[in-house]
Amino acid sequence: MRISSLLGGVSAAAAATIMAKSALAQETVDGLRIIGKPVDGGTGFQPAATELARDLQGLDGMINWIIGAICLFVLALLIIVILRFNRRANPKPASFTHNSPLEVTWTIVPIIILVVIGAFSLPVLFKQMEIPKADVTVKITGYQWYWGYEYPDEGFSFDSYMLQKDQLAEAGYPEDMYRLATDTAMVVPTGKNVVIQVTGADVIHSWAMPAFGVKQDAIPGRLAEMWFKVDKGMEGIYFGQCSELCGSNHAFMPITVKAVTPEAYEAWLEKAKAEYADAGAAKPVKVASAD
Ligand SMILES: [Cu+2]
Repeated sequence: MRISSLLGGVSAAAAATIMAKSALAQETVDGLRIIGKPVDGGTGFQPAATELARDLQGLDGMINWIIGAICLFVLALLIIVILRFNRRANPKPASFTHNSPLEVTWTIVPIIILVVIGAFSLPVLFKQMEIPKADVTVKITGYQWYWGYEYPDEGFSFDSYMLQKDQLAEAGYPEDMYRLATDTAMVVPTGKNVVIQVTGADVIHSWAMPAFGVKQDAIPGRLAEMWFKVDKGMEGIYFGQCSELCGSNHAFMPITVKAVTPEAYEAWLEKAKAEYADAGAAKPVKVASAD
């Protein structure tokens, strides 16, 4: 009776989750699906939209299995020791202090485990750090408390501020996008290498996009580089947040990225050039000459 009602509850919850997921799948803004966003009660990763994100989620899964196996092994040893070597079961304990084969084993086996983990994790790390030839370059600057985006090859830049609660509906975002949605979004084409340069204007911020598997500190005076390529077919809206405590409004400088088809990107570029050209931070600096 109890089990059946419990099962009923579980299946109702599963149905609610499926319904919520299908509602999520239909959530669109400007014809773009909202893909990369946190989910209530979620404990897993956001859907991976890049190879980098797939790699690191796979690595996380693999290491979780290894950690789980080690924990179970240690737990089993503890239980054996508790049962077999307690005062009652083993009144006269052995008094030896060394066992060379055992000591060699518990040194070698962890080394092998670490080498195996390293063999899988280093290629993932190198792939993140080896910057490919850029199809699109975006320079991102962290400010207290908003993000600035510059497309140096196109000669325009714009800032991106969080939308207030009463501005969400007008911009087409649902209410639960508060503290995620911004007034302007960084736009990137899918299937292209996007190289990102990150810096900070005042204090250290961190530009993070979970669904892309990237996060980079924005440090004043330094220009860090990272890259990603959003999979074709993963056109949509992705949200991230500043991930380095940067002052009182740290929680209010979210990140919105729109990944669109290369054709839609070209169309956006034309529009953006006209819209943001005047605000351009990419204007050439005039230097006074001697003559
Ligand atoms: Cu911050």
